[in-house]
Amino acid sequence: MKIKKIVLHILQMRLKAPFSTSYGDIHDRELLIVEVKDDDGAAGFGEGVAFSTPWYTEETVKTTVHMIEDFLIPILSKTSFHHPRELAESFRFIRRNYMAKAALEGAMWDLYAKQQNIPLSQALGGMKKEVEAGVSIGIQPTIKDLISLIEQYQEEGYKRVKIKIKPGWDIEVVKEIRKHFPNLDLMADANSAYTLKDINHLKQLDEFQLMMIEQPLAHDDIVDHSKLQKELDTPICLDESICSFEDARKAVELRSCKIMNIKIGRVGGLTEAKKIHDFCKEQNVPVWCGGMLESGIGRAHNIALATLEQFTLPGDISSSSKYWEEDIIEPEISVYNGKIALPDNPGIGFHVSREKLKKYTVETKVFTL
Ligand code: OSB
Ligand code: MG
Repeated sequence: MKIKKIVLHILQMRLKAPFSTSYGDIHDRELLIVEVKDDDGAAGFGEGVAFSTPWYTEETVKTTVHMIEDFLIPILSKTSFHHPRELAESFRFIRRNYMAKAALEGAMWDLYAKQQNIPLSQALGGMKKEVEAGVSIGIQPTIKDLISLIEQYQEEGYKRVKIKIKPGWDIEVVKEIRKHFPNLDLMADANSAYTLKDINHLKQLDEFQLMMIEQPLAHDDIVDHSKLQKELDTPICLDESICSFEDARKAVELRSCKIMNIKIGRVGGLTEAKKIHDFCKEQNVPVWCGGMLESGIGRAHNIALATLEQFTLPGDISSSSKYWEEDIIEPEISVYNGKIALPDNPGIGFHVSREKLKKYTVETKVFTL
């Protein structure tokens, strides 16, 4: 895989509506698109999923650009790769910085699949022709607002709803949702808003048949979640805590969760994501694909990953129109009857609109290898 040129596109896009979590609100989404070009003019695209501030993990758009520019591109220019799965190993001596690694690796996976003239899903070994969608709804001003949003998404075909919870926006909210939607596939994501002191409080969730509670405790914890899972009937799903295959192995060994959320960026790329997937399959741990409010490029990668067998639960993979007035890919991603059909074009399978990419770009960095 001879790389001639790498372009970092830094974009500023505005979400249709602010997305609120236990940490705070996001409305303006700064994001990074990595483009790798070969000698024949083929281009592969990856997305950096870090935010402008380090609220979710420690990385930011600026740290990912720094890592790619000063450490990862030099590795790429010195090493010859035959397959994108070789990248993770050559990046390993750089500690963490998973989102930076994943952004560049993702572009290389797309390029590789395009060079082979096969869809990215096929390059990864995925067999599904469609993946199950889901929608993640941020904290709302009132429960009434939340109920009407759930109705709206159901009308759009979504069959699984995730809500965000935090102390003061949890038990009552779930109780009210259950009154309106007794059979809805419902789950709750706390983004680390609780501690072990809240065990008795969290136990109250057990009567509402949630599919799972996502990341109730600290972002970097595996031990306390194991204690909590022993006390809860509701399955725990880990998100923030799982940044590598090793984290996944430890979480399963300690029984810290019964379900795992896999995000390509959080674990350092598609190669590591697939490794975690394969392990979870072996261990009978169901997995689903998380989201990071990506543009269509990042979401196309998520869709390709979710075609792997053990992705048995619907992911946080929604239509382009859930997030953006207009997406930067064509066609936009759409949900029919709760599902997203896989495109059959090579690579990520969606066309990146140069015009729209340019429209939202605030800075470009070009590296010639
Ligand atoms: O915790 O899963 C999360 C969005 C940003 C950061 C973290 C999370 C989320 C979501 C929404 O829940 C995912 C999406 O729809 O892209
Ligand atoms: Mg989460």
